[in-house]
Amino acid sequence: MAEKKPTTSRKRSSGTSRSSGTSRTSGPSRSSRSTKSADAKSGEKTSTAKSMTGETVHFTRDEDVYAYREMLLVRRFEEKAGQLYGMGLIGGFCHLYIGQEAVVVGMQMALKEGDQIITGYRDHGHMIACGMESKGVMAELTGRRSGYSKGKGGSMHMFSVDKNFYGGHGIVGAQVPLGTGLAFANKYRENGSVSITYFGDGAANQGQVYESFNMAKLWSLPVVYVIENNKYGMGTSVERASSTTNLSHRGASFEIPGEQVDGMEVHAVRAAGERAIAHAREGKGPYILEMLTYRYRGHSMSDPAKYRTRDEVNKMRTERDPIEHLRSRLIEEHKMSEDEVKKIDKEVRDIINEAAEFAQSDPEPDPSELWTDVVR
Ligand SMILES: Cc1ncc(C[n+]2csc(CCOP(=O)(O)OP(=O)(O)O)c2C)c(N)n1
Ligand SMILES: [Mg+2]
Repeated sequence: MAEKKPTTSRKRSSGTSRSSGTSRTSGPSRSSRSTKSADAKSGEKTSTAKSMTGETVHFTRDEDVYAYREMLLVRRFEEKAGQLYGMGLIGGFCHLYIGQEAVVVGMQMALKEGDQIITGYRDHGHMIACGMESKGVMAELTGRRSGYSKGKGGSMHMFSVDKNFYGGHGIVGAQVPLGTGLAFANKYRENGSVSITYFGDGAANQGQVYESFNMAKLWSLPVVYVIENNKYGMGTSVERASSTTNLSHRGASFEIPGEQVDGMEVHAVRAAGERAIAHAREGKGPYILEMLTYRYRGHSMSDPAKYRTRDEVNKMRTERDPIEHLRSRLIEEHKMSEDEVKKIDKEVRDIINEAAEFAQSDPEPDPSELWTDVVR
């Protein structure tokens, strides 16, 4: 079954040769993704939501289906990765993105072909959302030769030039100067692209973030800094780690505008993403989006998560889950039947099962590969 992806013409990475043919089909056309009332005017049925800034955001049925499917793909991928990890098939660190899906999917709907994505180690969702294939990502997790880094990088070290995905970085905050450098290159080359640089609430206290902010503003670089505030950096809450907890203000002394966004609401994320990306693309310089989100699982697979209560997690899961919320919207506002929604669920499950089977049957890299792709 085809793995449906957001943008129409992004090619599959040559780093993952897979024979079982997962051809792309396009997501909803970009022209139909306006946050304004164009969809409503055209007479097409839309669903609406209010963002934190009070604006009304419209999604067409196609857009809601697309967002639901993509978020579910990320969730099921991560659940499967967690299972394979538990079976001992994935080694090393593994940081799951479960709960935060609306952030990457909403941002992906806001960006354009050519815009780059760079993030930290909680990166599987970013890869799936930007069009990298589940099989190649899963095979990398299990250390197989068709993985995106030929089985030699693992969870935190995958890249895809074709999809403009620049990693996957294990050092907290290290991607921020790199993402700023991507923006510098965009400006230098006058290519009109924007760098979407993701980092966490914990990383937001890193010194290199502020050196980057300074340069980005000084040179008006086209970069959107997306702070994924999931409330914790490992076992430390934002309140315990940060002197100021409204992270959208962190660019204030550099005169970088910022806003807080409901990161559990894909509509709000896309609307804010469009605003921020337009600002950067128009040459006005950097913009900060603080996504208020939550991770349901521990920091990594080895985290017993004793620093928060089960009730706290359950409350977010039951009251704020971005996927369940959109599922209700598909049924209540777009009048989709349970069977139609279940069909999407099954398609997604099939893709992930196929990826998991592939990741277990694909051979490991040849030992001679130990001597390739390294600086000697
Ligand atoms: C420079 C550096 N310091 C410390 C660590 C250990 N470490 C790994 S993740 C992490 C917490 C980061 O939290 P946050 O930025 O909020 O991201 P999240 O894990 O919540 O996505 C820390 C301290 C590291 N990898 N790199
Ligand atoms: Mg965090």
